[in-house]
Amino acid sequence: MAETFKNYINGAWVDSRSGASFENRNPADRDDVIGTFPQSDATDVEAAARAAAEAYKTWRLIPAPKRGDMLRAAGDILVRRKDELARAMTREMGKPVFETKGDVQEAIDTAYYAATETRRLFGYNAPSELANKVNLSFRVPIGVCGIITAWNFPMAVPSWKILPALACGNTIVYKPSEDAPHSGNLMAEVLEEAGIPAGVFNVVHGASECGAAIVEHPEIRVIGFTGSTVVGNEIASRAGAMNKKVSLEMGGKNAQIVMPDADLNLALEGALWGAFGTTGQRCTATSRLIIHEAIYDDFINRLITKAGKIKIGPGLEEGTEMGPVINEKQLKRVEEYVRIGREEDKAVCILGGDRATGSQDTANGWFFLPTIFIDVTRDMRIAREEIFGPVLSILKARDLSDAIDILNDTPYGLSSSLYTANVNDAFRAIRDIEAGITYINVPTIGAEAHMPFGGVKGTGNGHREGGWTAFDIFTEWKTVYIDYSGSLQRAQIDNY
Ligand code: UN1
Repeated sequence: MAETFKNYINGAWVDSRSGASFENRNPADRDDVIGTFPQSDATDVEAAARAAAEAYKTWRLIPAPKRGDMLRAAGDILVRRKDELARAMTREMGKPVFETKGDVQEAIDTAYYAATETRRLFGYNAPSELANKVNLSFRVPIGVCGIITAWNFPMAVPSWKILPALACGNTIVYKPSEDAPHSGNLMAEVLEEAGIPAGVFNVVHGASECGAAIVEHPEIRVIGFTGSTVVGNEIASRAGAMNKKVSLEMGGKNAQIVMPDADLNLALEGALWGAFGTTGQRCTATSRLIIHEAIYDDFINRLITKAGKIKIGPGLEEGTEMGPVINEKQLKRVEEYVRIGREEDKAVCILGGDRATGSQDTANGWFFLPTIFIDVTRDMRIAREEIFGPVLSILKARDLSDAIDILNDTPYGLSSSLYTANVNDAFRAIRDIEAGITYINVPTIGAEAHMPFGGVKGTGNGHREGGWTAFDIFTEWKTVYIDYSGSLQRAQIDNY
């Protein structure tokens, strides 16, 4: 009997108003039903938004460091429950437990970081142009924030948004992905135990109808979104028309460049981890490898040998290196891209390209083999479009300038990587690569929670999560002028 999970609204666990629900299954074993979750619509969002708006009236007045104490407590609870949460996350979204533990750890780091920042929500002051007058500016909370996230980092990515938003004094309506809804409820349990008052944090489960209701709700003033560029762009136009603040983290087509002078073993390990870690299902995943022509054939041969040995299986099983793809729809999308790649005249699928059904471990889940295309050129769809699966496209470059040109030739600009021992080349690349994140001798994945995270071009809309920059998203500026001269001093009147 599948467990029945609920929404979390105003501190209570409740069904959807309509009674509708959806099912969530383990991607490594489609017979394993994790449970049913409320299929929420605008009426559920309305209840959550109302609770959040009401709670905002008092939450915003709690001294920020006191809010920080609760976030620190949330971090402690995450530490205590780390193993259990990681296993639940792996069961619902598939990546190996060593990865979901890292995911929880990122939420822990974010909680402690946000707690600390509540003592530093710095504004600034500046001299007035008039005598006996003081100019100050403060960061103030905005109100109810709508948070909509993807399933691939079910704790870390929501925590990047939720915890800074709470630290700043906002309240939240959170819609987790339908593919990782249980993790959303676990987050609610953690925050409730940490002492976050009823109504401050609300979870509504559902699909696009629920997401659209959040985006369109007039009381929800900020939208924080991680997901596809197609959905993000739609959110931006709808929410933009309502003058909402919108922070978007969307697609990537991230590349790693390998130069002949690089430590090639290191570059090889980096490419394998960047391309096939999390089954390639990260917005930061290495989906293109750009190799200098002098080492092209040799590097590919070594890569294929290693990639072919990656242990595929259920993430809950010891020794698994790569878990399943998230669901059947995504598996079909990956298959479709492999078909498209095979049809391009020059590209060759040199490894994988099929579902991994070979063993008992993989027969019942959405597994796909590590897949490598070589001789890909920059105009091909598999070089330009985000696939979000274990598919790596390899391109050849003549020199560093050519490699950077190829790297930049995509609609996206999230992460990037260069392997080289040449410090001059490294700095040139840092200057010329169009991406929010550039790694030198590090794969394209693995951003740290206290550094700005986000991308340029089709990846984002100018905001950065992570670190201090997240606090910019979740606050507005209030400027205050205090005149203690006792007389009317007129600014912007020509006194000169
Ligand atoms: C994502 O896939 O949405 O840098 C985020 C990384 C992770 C975050 C990925 N820390 O790869």
